[in-house]
Amino acid sequence: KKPKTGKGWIPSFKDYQDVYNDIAAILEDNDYDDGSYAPVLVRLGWHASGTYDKETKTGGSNGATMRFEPEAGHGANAGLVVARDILEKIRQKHPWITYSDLWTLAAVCAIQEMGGPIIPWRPGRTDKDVAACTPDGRLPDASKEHKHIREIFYRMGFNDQEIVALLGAHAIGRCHPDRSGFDGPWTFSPTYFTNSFYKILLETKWIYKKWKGPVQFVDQESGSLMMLPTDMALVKDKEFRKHVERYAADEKTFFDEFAAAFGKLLELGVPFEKDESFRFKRTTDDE
Ligand code: DDH
Repeated sequence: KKPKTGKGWIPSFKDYQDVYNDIAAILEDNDYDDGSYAPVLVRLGWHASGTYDKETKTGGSNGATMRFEPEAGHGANAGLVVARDILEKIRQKHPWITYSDLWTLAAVCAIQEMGGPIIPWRPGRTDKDVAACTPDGRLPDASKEHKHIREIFYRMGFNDQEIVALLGAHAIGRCHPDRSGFDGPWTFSPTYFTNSFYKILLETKWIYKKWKGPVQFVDQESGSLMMLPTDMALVKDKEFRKHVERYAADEKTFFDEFAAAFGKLLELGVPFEKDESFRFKRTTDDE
């Protein structure tokens, strides 16, 4: 068997599928959070990509600079070491893949394996060194509202509709007091990718959580779900709300528009050599 390294060796679809399958196989772990690493892997892919600045063309998934301090130490990235560490095991088995391709492929795998839409993904990212780390403050601050959300996402090149579609990722996962300071999941099904974030956001009576932590909202009925100030901004702002209502009413529309926006996010600033037809779209191998 030829070694998968060296000049001239080009990974095939099958090689990426093998990586995908190995990621899919380690998602479940009953001792972690709600039983799955999938949400934290999605967050890693998003935070690796969401540093992009379209003016200076810096940041973005190309580079995987969160491997280094200071980016790993940015407040917004607290807890993502969990995701980077489990992917290190996959990297050891497939040392030819770049971290930046691996992290973004892991986010795609996690979404698809949680029942979400197929996300267009293609390889071609390269890893950069510590000099390419972005300054702190490029990722959103959850204690703020619509003006801040727009500043952050317009900087990346997204519009209002795409912003609302991307935020639907809060259907999965949870906030951890020891990471962000906030506490709790957004939905009752934090390991299933659905449009429930929007439904719950619209249909629930939200009250301020009474506690010593940062300002956040809690549902009056069960007291077990949460919303961040930035999440609430999506129903307070008329333009944003329009899309919240569309996605709450129709999961197919949400899936289509989320897949397009998330695929775009993962590709911001990446100089691909391969065109879109190389895009890897499968979930798992046909068995
Ligand atoms: Fe988020 N997010 N996010 N988020 N996010 C948190 C968790 C997760 C904001 C704040 C937080 C997106 C946008 C925003 C996920 C995906 C995405 C937490 C809790 C905070 C705080 C972290 C912790 O304590 O562990 C803010 C603010 C925004 C904003 O844009 C205004 C987007 C765009 C995505 C995406 O993936 C497209 C996921 C998944 C999690 C759950 C992580 C976990 O470990 O569980």
